[in-house]
Amino acid sequence: MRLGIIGLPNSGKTTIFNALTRSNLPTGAATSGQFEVHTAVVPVPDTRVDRLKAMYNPKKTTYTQVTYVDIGGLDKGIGEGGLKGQFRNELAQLDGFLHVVRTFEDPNVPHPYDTVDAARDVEALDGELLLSDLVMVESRLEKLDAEIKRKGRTMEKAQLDEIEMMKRLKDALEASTPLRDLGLSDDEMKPYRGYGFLTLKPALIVLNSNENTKDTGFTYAHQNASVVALQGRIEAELAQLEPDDAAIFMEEYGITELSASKVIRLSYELMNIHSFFTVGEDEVRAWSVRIGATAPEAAGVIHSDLQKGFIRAEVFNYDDLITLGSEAALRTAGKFKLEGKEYVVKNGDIVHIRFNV
Ligand SMILES: Nc1nc2c(ncn2[C@@H]2O[C@H](COP(=O)(O)OP(=O)(O)OP(=O)(O)O)[C@@H](O)[C@H]2O)c(=O)[nH]1
Ligand SMILES: [Mg+2]
Repeated sequence: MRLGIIGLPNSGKTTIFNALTRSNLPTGAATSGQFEVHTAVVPVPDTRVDRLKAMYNPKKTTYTQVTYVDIGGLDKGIGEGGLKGQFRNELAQLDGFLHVVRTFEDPNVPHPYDTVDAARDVEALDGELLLSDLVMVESRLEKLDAEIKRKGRTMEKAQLDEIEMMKRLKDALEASTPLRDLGLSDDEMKPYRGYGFLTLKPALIVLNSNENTKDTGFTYAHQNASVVALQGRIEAELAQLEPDDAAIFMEEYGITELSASKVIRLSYELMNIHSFFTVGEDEVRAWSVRIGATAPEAAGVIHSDLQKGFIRAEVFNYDDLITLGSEAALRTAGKFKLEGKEYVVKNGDIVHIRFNV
């Protein structure tokens, strides 16, 4: 999973990147106006993994991971004629966005439009993403149009289908509807995945707040999107401290829980993936798989050999394990199952793959 942190200049992208990844990149108009990318890999906090670790006492414990990419240089007006090469490429490869919006008041930090207005700022950048997708769709339609003129009735079905789809997408984009709102299925969009449509990607709006932030009443009514608030600067400072010092600091500021872990979790949940686990003496490990994936597909996440040679999956669920207390009790209760190729993996499944290569 690769999540891009985007936002207007000076909105606090790098500050939030530091908070989420415990990095210490310089902030403060560091990247304004230029394309710059920083990357860090972060384990996704999961109390279930902690609990499994306590039960199995493994040599090693591994959480699933998310990669955050701090992307500087995106601004209103940049997408005229379409986002350019490197920029569009970087954005197209992402699985989703953390869209940072400034809601903190601070006279010492200049705002590109002078005032703090979350709705206006979100729209400004969303407008760029919509435009970039529209340019992509229009260029596809132009190419296909030229093909029609050349080939006429010998045009392939796939191309005719694409024309239909691109027209549909064009209508939506022209009405400022992000493509994720169309409710298109993975199957429908599969042939066009390579285009990397930006407004199709899930988005978590992160309101970068501070103690002076008033309730903005900001809402974002789109599919595959949600909104969370975070005190960027304080959390970035906390992320630099040792846990004990952080605790003292948090008490001083009246913070009971860090939002950074909440944001990591929310951004993970938004990606239409969920976790399954493998357990044993050697390792307790969480893995990510697409929601709706079958057992062989999940096996493939662990190793391609396990998918190729898949025979069966031994499966029980984390919740049942906690309720019943042990694997033995699970067996007695009939909650320990042997599943075949069609089995759809559930959130929190603990699997052991039987395979043969
Ligand atoms: N008061 C206050 N200042 C903040 C907060 N978050 C970020 N800032 C300040 O805002 C300025 C911009 O923060 P950055 O994290 O560099 O913003 P950015 O979006 O990465 O900026 P560019 O990469 O230059 O576009 C810095 O001076 C930060 O210290 C906050 O919660 N409160
Ligand atoms: Mg920055």
